[in-house]
Amino acid sequence: MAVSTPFRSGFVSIVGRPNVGKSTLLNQLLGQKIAIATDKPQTTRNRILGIHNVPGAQILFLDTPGIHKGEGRLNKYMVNQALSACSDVDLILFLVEATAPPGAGDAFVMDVLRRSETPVFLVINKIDLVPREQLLPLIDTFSRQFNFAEIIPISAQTGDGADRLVERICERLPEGNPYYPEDMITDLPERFIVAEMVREQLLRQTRDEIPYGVAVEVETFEEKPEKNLIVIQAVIHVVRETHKGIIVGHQGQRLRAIGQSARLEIEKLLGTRVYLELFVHVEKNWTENVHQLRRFGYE
Ligand SMILES: Nc1nc2c(ncn2[C@@H]2O[C@H](COP(=O)(O)OP(=O)(O)OP(=O)(O)O)[C@@H](O)[C@H]2O)c(=O)[nH]1
Ligand SMILES: [Mg+2]
Repeated sequence: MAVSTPFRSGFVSIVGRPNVGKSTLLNQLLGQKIAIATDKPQTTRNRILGIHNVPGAQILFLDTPGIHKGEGRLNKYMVNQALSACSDVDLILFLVEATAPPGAGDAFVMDVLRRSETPVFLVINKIDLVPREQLLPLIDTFSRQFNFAEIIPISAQTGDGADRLVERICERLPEGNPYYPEDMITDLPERFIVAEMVREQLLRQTRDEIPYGVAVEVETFEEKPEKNLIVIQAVIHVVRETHKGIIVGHQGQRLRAIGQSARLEIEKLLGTRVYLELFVHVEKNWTENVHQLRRFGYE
């Protein structure tokens, strides 16, 4: 008699310091870009659900903001999002970089993880950047500090090690039915991802303090199926008049470049032509204002 293996499903949080590659890993595992990723720390601000279906299992990944000691309301919101994703999940992936020994930031995250009973995998990312022989001493140092259920080196960028990671995750998932239909990849509204893609280009194409004071709000999202077109109008909120000038650029050049790159990403996501119009608006101190934070989705 054939014995059928039961279906498995569960929640898996991806946590770690800013910039270690959490969002890149989520996109790599899903094979589709739903989370924005840049070389700037504190890119991700919300918890992002990614639904990954494999034969016999459904894995619900939660990408989270980097855990850091930031000041201010927005930073506190972000860290809260990450910390709350450490409870009520079936497994935690603690992501670190192969390029550096554990630092104070990693120690802080491990202190948080010690308080929960949830099994933790140490996922050592960016192995494409270091020689193999550097991994063993790193694994040794980390395993002295925490009792990890598994230690898995990967490159979120190249996908090296990703299959093995998914196999190990599936072994740990509880038996259960899928939570979401098989054709769903996230529960996030398209408008949210569209706003994020504009913010991604703002982060990529500006420097210094500007990225941290930027919020993007989609005001119009109008589908015109007869033209195979979606018309999108979005407002970029900045904290200072000078920031507005920098984003707009000489004769509007930078804003056009940002819009063009964002449009290409959005067209890939939505699978149709997109007309994207961007506006810049100064909203002093929004990062500290409860109402504005809520309005921009940082409840
Ligand atoms: N070489 C290399 N770079 C990587 C890898 N994974 C991520 N990166 C880069 O690391 C940077 C940060 O990636 P993100 O995915 O935005 O990192 P994150 O942990 O989500 O960052 P926050 O959202 O700010 O907490 C980006 O420039 C990525 O391209 C990797 O495996 N190898
Ligand atoms: Mg991120």
